[in-house]
Amino acid sequence: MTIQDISCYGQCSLTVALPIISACGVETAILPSAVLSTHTGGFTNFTFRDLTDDIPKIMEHWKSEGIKFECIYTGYLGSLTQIEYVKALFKNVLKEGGLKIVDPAMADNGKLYYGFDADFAHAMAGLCSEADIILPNITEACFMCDKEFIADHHTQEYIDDLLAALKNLGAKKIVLKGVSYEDSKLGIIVYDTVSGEKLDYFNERVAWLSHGTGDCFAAALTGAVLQNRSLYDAAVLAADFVVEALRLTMGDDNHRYGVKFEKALPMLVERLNK
Ligand code: PXL
Repeated sequence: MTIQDISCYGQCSLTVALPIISACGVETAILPSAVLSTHTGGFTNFTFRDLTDDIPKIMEHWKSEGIKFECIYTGYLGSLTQIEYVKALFKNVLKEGGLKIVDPAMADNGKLYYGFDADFAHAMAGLCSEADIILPNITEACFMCDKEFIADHHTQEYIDDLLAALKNLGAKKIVLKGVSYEDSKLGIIVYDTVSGEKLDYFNERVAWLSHGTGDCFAAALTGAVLQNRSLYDAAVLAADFVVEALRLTMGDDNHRYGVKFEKALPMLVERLNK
């Protein structure tokens, strides 16, 4: 089950999570946290229908029906109350031993998304502390751990310090996105805080920025993990999928609001079925 908003136009959150996880062959229930006419990046005057009050009612109905999920994956959440409700969802509608994946989707490029503040970032850190797997980018890690944001030319010490701070939040496994030691490469660190293992993976940097790439990454990773891939293999596949989607979008100036992930789905499915 994935909980995040529906941005009707703009290729992010639920409109990418559902098709991507489904393409991975995994049944996906959804819980929309809000309905927006577009996402909040680069658009103005978007509508925002907050669905916070519906969350406990939906949860109670699922409880009464005995519905429980193998995994709950959370993305963009619209309020502090929603973060508390997600904790209740973890308690009430996740199977015993079920997987909690938290993507603290709230910031990028050194800035919080529209409508979020430091209190929200700290509350999100509290949700991450309950998760099995968290998927922050560098910006989100900095806001949650009160660290200085550095965009690129990262040093090993900077990244290790961030990973240690994320570990202190309490999450078991961390996928840190947007790591860059050299200009031409961008990648991820997959850190198992229990075993101490840290693995990295880098792709050539694609000279194209877009909204929704984090959501595509999280959805592909979730689908692959639920198809029994190791977290590292799932993260590598998700990274390659996002790079492919970015390459397929690159150059289309009318398509800055999201990535053409649909065209990269065959590659994702093929690699998963290998
Ligand atoms: O892609 C993350 C995201 C999800 N949902 C909404 C957003 C954004 C990023 O801007 O605005 C509503």
